[in-house]
Amino acid sequence: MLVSRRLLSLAKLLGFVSTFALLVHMGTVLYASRNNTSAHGIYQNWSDSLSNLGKYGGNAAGVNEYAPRGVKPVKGALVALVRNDDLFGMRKAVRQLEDRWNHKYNYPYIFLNDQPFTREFKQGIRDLTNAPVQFGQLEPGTWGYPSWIDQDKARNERETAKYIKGHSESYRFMCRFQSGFIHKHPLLKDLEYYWRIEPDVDYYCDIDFDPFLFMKKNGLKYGWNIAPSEYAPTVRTLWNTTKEFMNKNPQMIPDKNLLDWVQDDKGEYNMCHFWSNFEIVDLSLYRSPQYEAYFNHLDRSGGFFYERWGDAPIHSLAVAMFLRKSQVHYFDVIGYRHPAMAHCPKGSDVRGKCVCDPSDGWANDFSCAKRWRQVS
Ligand SMILES: Nc1nc2c(ncn2[C@@H]2O[C@H](COP(=O)(O)OP(=O)(O)OP(=O)(O)O)[C@@H](O)[C@H]2O)c(=O)[nH]1
Ligand SMILES: [Mg+2]
Repeated sequence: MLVSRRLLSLAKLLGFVSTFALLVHMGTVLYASRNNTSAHGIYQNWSDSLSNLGKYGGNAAGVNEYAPRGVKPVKGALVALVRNDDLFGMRKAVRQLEDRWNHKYNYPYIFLNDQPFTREFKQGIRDLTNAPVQFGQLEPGTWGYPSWIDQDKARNERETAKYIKGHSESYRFMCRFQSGFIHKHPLLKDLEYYWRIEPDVDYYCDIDFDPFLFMKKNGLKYGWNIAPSEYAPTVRTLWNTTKEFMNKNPQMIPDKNLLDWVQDDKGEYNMCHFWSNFEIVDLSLYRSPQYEAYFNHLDRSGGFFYERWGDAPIHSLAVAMFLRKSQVHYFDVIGYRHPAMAHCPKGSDVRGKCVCDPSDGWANDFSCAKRWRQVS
């Protein structure tokens, strides 16, 4: 009698322990799978797959986080020339950059303006980030007409131009500044690399690696994301002026270059360029004597004002003349949109941590991106 009562208590205890263990196990499974609905998840984890891409140096074991004001492995910064009126467009872009990338890295921002920044602008940006932010005004002589420009001729071009932004004087000042002076601004003095940013752009995907570090580790000088064709009426004499420069300075053009990317089989300019509203650049490129000589040659010719040369084709022609393909990187894993054109990393419209709308445009299929993949 006593034995069977003891057996009964033991059975009850065992039952209690196994029920408890089962509940703990179920709880653990439910907790572990709270983001997944199957063993592999119905969403493939974009950031994990990116982190596992050894070439980007992502860190699958946990992204390195850089302290907001701590020393960074690379002297890089996000840089924008911008107007006070662009505050809301700029806030949208900074918000996305922070959420997608910089909250982990805390690289500084530098904002430049031909006018003094308003208090609202500065506060509106500072509210969004823990990273250091600097605001600066342009140096005298870097915005406006150089002395040799015939301003009547420039006005005539503006008044008769039938191409986008053709009527704008300030747009031309902007393109000249971004081509020849931005890298010389005192706030950029200590930078090794800049990542150019603009208002109203979208960053579609998480970026779980440090593009500055990736550039540095791989000896890269120029990084791009979208490569369209330039609108020919804006650059009517740019190619001839560039050829003039090359003929005068053959010693500046290395044998291995990327000129095949910008010219067709007949040696004519094919209008291919990197869209410089996104560019990550080793600033030693723009600070080099050959870039300086090229910019001065173009500036003297007056094409910023007698036509409407953009900084994008100029940066791109410099890259084509002075760099080898191994120094230039197509950041095709960065999902990006500037009004009118977008790049969505392959496959990310249907999976992962990207929010691309395929109808926005698929720059990866543009002819200049295809040509890029073909040139060596
Ligand atoms: N401070 C200042 N910044 C300017 C001026 N014009 C353009 N910018 C900035 O220069 C960058 C390029 O100008 P955008 O007007 O965006 O030129 P875009 O990208 O060719 O043209 P959109 O299609 O209109 O974006 C942006 O960051 C602008 O905010 C100007 O007159 N003053
Ligand atoms: Mg823009």
